[in-house]
Amino acid sequence: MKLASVELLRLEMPLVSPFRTSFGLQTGRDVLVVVVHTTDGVSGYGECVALADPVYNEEYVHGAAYVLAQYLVPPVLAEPHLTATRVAGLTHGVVGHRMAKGALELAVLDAQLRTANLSMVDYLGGVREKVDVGVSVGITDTVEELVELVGGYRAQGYRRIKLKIQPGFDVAPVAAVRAAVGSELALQVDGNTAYRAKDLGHLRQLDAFDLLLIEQPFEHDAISLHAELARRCQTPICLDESLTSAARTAEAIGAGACSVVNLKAGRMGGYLEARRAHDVATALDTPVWCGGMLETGLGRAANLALASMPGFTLPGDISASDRYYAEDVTEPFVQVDGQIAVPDGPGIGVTVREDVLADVVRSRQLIRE
Ligand code: SMG
Ligand code: MG
Repeated sequence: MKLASVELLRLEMPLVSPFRTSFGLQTGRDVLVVVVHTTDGVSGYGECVALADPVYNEEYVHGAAYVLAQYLVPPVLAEPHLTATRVAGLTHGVVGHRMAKGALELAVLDAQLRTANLSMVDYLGGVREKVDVGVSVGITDTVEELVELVGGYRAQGYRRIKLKIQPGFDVAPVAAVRAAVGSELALQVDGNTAYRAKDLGHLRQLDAFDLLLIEQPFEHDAISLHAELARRCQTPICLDESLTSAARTAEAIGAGACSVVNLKAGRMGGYLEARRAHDVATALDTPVWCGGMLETGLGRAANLALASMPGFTLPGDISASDRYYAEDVTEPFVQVDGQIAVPDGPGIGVTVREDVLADVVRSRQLIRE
């Protein structure tokens, strides 16, 4: 396969409702999409999951677009025998920028699979036609508002809810939600690195609410602190931001810092590294679930394929399209009984709705050799 050109699209997608985490408020999504065009006329799409600002990790959309145009795309455009597995090697000289690299690799993979008429689920070795999904619910102004929101998602059929927490908004809201929903609904929490060592004792109070897991309470590099919490707490500890590669995942599991893995391909540099992390975690008997970054249908399609792999035994942060966007750039994903169907068409298995895309595209950059 040889690429003729690469396009970088910037989309402005308003969220149906604001989403607050311990690191800030998202009211819309500034999305970067990498589109590769092969010399055979096949196009492939890769959504970059970097946020507009460097607040979840160090990457941000503007920087990702720059590093792609300046450093990552040129060697990939020049490669005469391109495959997705070659992208990591071709871009290895650039340190970090995993989300940018992952988007480019995904676009190449999509084009490669569409050319071969093979679905991403089959390429990755997925084993499910539908996957269990949940909703990640943001921090609210009041506990009553949170209880109401959770009740609404539950009524829609979601069987697992993740609550965002931060110091000052944790034990009381979690207690109120657990009291309101009863013992059946699966609940978990995500601190997005907002806690410090002094909060260890405080976080242990979450043991009272029968949570599936506590996700990333401490900073990215605080592996031993997470291990300390895991020793002191009964609730399983899950890592997100800390897990930047398959090797890092194995180390964190080995260190006792992580007994459940949140797998996000972008955070690890792409779906091929995510597949390796899945394999490592599964070999170490550690359950995996698929994280989310408020993706459009393009990224969501790829996440559904990933989540169909055998080690994904917990519901993912992959909600129906209408939880995020009034109009999505692909056909919408619907949730039925807490599950979403995995696309089985060639590549990521979805088509771009050009009319919707035209409404949300803010810029296009075309790169040729
Ligand atoms: O895509 O449903 C989704 C969002 C899931 O909570 C979610 N993601 O730390 O896990 C996480 C966050 C990161 C993105 S928040 C803008
Ligand atoms: Mg998280």
